[in-house]
This record gives sequence, structure tokens and C-alpha cells, in this order.
Amino acid sequence: ISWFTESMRVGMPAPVENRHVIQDTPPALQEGLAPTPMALISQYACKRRTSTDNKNKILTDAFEVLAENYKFSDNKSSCLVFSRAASVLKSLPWTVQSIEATQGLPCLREHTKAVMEEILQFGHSFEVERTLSSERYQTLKLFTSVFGVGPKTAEKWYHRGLRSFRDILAEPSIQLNRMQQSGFLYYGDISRVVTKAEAQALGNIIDEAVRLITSDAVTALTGGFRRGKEYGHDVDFIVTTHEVGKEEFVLRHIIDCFKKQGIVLYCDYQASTFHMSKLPCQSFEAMDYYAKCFLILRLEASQVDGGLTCDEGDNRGWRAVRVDLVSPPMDRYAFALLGWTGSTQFDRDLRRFARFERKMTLDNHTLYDTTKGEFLTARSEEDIFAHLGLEYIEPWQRNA
Ligand code: DCT
Ligand code: MG
Repeated sequence: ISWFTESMRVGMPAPVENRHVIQDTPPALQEGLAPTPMALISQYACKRRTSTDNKNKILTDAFEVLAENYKFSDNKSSCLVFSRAASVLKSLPWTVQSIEATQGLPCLREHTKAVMEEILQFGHSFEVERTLSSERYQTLKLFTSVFGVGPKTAEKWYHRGLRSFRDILAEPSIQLNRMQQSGFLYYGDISRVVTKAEAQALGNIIDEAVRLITSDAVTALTGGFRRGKEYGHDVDFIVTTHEVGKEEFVLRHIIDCFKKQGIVLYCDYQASTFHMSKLPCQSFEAMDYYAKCFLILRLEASQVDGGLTCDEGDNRGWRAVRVDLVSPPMDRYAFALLGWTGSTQFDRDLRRFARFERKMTLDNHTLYDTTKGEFLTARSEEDIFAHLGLEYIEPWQRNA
């Protein structure tokens, strides 16, 4: 599958039989009629269809602020409560207008309902307002917006009394790593959204590099763009080849090619540590073992259909873009594609569903049936859904 055919599919409307059909939703809801009890909506995002058309953005944005604030405090369970509640509301084909209308929806706890009630009644939530205006939230949000700065580092800096980029850069005892240095250097560009046209231009550049060495390569646009999003914070690609064992070579070739073209602004190459003997993974949310590369690339305006969307007065004619490349062996392709397509919440629930409903372990490498004690093979994402006894959910319906 070339990234282009993949992305063409992303841009296409869903097949007629799938359009507007929300699995597990009573027909009355699909037609926008009065809400009825929704006991059939699944608690698992992988059993719901969630397009990019979010009818409850006001509520889900509020929930995501609180989820993020809990993440900053390392409170994983409360973070999950708000992420799950947001995800359920994103899947609804109608706008929540009263608390009664949410009766029977899964994953809505007391706290999430209280926040929702405030918003429905007053137009905003006091708890969310308080969070948004708190110095701690604002500072951690700012610090984690830098490439290479996670919640732990941000918290450490905040704890030391640092409040701005100027504070950090002026603090002699802080040694920024290479990733963070690049994060600050290209901050203006990489904190701006990447457009679909820019993602497609990068796909062309990768395909050209690959074509120089093999006709056997497979490249696919994944992440949010494969789910039909118009904008992203980065661009994610899978690159591999039918020649098993050569995938890492292909990835290294692409990077060499970029270096020769002078477009590499930052490159963090991580060699493969993949071996079947390490599987199934014991950790629930472990990073996968494939060879991968975290990049910042220089993208020329002339390479992008319609040019770059840049700030007024910016006439450089190029921008920096964050790009992730991951390179699984071909027999792992379906698992890697499913994992890297996301969304993170969709992936999380697929794994949770596999474990708790099927006694199977799913990750970006394999699906393991613990009852039978065997790895299940998959050539496509459809095969994985079939093994799990789930209806297939198209990429553009995975925006959970
Ligand atoms: N992912 C993964 N393993 C990793 C990192 C990410 O399986 N080590 C998955 C989770 C979602 C997907 O890959 C892409 O990650 P992001 O780029 O962070 O998310 P996105 O959905 O593409 O969001 P955005 O549009 O903001 O880039
Ligand atoms: Mg992405």
C-alpha cells in the first residue's frame, strides 16, 4: 500500500453502508431524535465509531483540560476517567444538551457529570476555569509544549521556581539535551499545526527516497492524518519492505538520503530491539521495539501543494516539521499500522478489550491468545479485528 493510496482512502467518504451508522446506538439517536437510554453504547472505544466530527467539543475540551491537569500531577486514574468520558462524548452523533440525555452512557462518573452539569447550566465549568488560570497548569502546559520536555521535566522546572522559557534558558544549572535544544530552536515552527497538504508533501519526499533503492518498499501515512484529521502536531509514517530483515536498512537509507538533501534539522535514530522472544509484552503501554526515527525536517514551500501556511511577515519559504518514521518487519506490519494509527484512546481500549474480554494480549507487535498459548497471525488490520471478534472500524472512525 503506498502512502498515497492510503491517504486517498482517508480523504474519501465512508462507504454508504457505514455512513451515519453508529454501532450500538438506538436508531432514534442516529436520526437526531430525542435521546433514548443508551445502555448499548460500549464502554470500549474500539466498539464505537468516532469520526473527526465532534458534536460535543465544548464538553470534551473541558474534560481534556482536567485530564491533562491530572497527567501533570501523575494521577493516572483520574486522567483516564476524564479521557474516557471525553472519548464517549466524541462518539455521539448528537450534542448533549441536558444531563438527563446522558443517562445510561458508559464511563460518566460523578465528577465528570458535575463538570458537565456546570457547563450545561452556566456555559462554563468553574473547575476548568480555575485550572486554566492556575499558574501551575499554565506553566506546565507551556513547558511540555517544547519537543523533548515531558511532564516530569516540566514539573521539576516548575518546582524550582522557573516560569518562562527565558527563565529556563537563563538558568546556568540546566543542561538541555539535544532534543530539547532543537525543541527550543524550532519552537515557533513545530508548535504550529501541520496541515494535510504538508503531510502529503512529506509522503512524496519519503517515497522518492525509497524509490532510489527498492521497488519492494511499503510506506504508509499513519497517526492522525490516516484517521482523516486536517491538522496534526507531527506526521507519522511506517516504512518497511517485503524483503524481511531489510526494513531497518530502508529506514537508514531514507535518513541518509534526507541528510544528503540537507533537510535534516534533528535526527534521533533508535535501532530495532525487536525479538519475538521478548513477546508478548508484559507492560500495558510499553513503547514498541521497532527501529524508528524522530526527526525535525526542513520542508520547502515549493514542495507543498498550495504552499505553506505561515505567519504574516514570514518569508523564509520553508518551515520545520516533526516527523516520526517507524520500521517494523513486514510480518508485523498490520500490528504496527493498527498501533500507530491510533488514536491513543482507541489503542488503549483495543488492548483493554483484548485482555479483559478475550484473554488476549495485543500490542504493536503481536496478538497473543493466552488461553491457546499461541500468537495469532494477521496480514491486515481486518484480520486483527476478526481475531478479537470485533466489527471492523475504519481508520477515520477511530478518533476516540
Ligand atoms: N504511538 C505508538 N507508539 C508510540 C508512539 C505513538 O503506538 N511509541 C501511536 C499512538 C498514536 C499514534 O501512534 C500517533 O501518535 P501521535 O502522533 O502522538 O498522535 P496523533 O494521533 O497522530 O496526533 P497528532 O495529530 O497530534 O499528531
Ligand atoms: Mg501524529
